[in-house]
Amino acid sequence: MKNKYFQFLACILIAVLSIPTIVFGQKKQKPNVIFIYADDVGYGDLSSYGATKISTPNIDRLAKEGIRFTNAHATSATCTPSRFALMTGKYPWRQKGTGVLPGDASLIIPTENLTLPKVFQDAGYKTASVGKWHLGLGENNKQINWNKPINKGPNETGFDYAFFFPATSDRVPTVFIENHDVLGLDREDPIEVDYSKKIGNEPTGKENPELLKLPASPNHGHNNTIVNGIGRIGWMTGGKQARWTDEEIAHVFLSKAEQFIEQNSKNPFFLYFSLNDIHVPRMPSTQFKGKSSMGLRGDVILQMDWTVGEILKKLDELKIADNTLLIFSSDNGPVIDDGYADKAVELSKGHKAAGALRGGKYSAFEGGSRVPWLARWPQAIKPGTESDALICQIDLMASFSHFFQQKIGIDDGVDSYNVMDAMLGKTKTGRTFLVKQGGALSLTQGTWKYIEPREGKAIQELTNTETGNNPKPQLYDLSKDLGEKTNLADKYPAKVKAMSAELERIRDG
Ligand code: NG6
Ligand code: CA
Repeated sequence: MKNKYFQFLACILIAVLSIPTIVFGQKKQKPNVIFIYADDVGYGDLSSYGATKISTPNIDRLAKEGIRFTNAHATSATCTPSRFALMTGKYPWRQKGTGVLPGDASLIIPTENLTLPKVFQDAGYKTASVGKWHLGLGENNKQINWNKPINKGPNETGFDYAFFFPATSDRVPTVFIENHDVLGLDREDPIEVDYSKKIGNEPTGKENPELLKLPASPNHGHNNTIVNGIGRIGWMTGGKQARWTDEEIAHVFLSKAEQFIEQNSKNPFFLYFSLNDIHVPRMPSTQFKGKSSMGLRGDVILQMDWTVGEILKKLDELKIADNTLLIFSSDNGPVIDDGYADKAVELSKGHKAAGALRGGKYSAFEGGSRVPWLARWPQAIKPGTESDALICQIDLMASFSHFFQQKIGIDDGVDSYNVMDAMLGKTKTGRTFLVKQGGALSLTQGTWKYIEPREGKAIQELTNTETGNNPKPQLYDLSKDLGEKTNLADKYPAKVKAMSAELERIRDG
């Protein structure tokens, strides 16, 4: 009798344990997912994408052991809108106020809607956001009180754990936040932030340039409050003890990412690891200063590559590499001078940060938003796969919802498509079209790209970027002209008409 009872219990146990096997084929457990989101890394910045003046062996390992994409995209040519799309599955231009945010902006992600991390939470994952945030904090139109718990941010967006800085490393406040609280805050020295006028009496880059260890480029701003010898955008007072040291940022973020991975190595987790590298101010740890032949911009590329290597090591050490899908991508294209006199322009000679693409960060040309995308998942992706499938970061939401067999609500992820099979290299067919945003919007359909007419400067002098602005429509055949050199709009007026109408339809939809 007793024996039968135990047999019965054993049967139930086996049945319960095999549910994931039934749902996920051969896999014993749902895969961990790590999305490493680098900042401003261009299509030509990695040796696996043709760079020869710099070597990125750890990131290149992902190509060797997994898949490398040549037609993968951010939705936009700057940070905030690309991240908005990643988190919501919605084109950022559908919502007002999704441009590059100041450090004191309110949260722009609607918390009542589905988000990418919530997809994972619904599938039983533990989720974390570590690194750059830049999607705003706190209630709409309410001034943030940095000295009290900040009530809306990554946690409310769907992350169980969050360790981040609010905007960019060139914007105040230069502090880390863990979940709702500024790290290391001294209540006796409260933080105040202002983006409209100087507050307090601390030196600024404008008034005291002699105090700067990294001077600002002329006319770029970056000359307000000085923190750690670097002028920032915006003014802050207080929080002296809480302010970061730029040289430590990569290490601090890495250690928090590793901690989260360690703590969750026995259960499925989703880690959104949003690097500060290689955004300005480029101020690597001493370990990497002078290590590249390309000055500070090259040094932070090496630091970023090292960070990826450390994550790969951690997965091996914990024996979870096989069932971890690790994706590496970038939020927008490259920029060489983005505001600090770090000699990047001189020292990057001979390095094509955007590869064969035209334009870079801020541009409607491919250089603005076609980005590196590599992925490794030993249990599911064949090593050494190459793919030219059209995929976009906006698709992660629908792809993972589909993967987990979840239903998406009618108002959620409206622009996100399931491209999971393409992401895993099972097919070379991705999306059939994609709308992207520089200044102008563009529509890619197959190998054709249409850029809508837009007034404005053709070259943004500060960063020396070709914006893609043109008062006339532009049409390129990317299969023959990836560098968007020959405008075919006059030759194919019917195509221009059809694509412009289609862009309008999507915009209104
Ligand atoms: C720009 C800044 C640039 C950078 C960018 C945001 C100036 C002149 N330039 O406004 O330095 O901070 O915003 O970059 O202020 S992003 O990658 O976060 O979009
Ligand atoms: Ca960026």
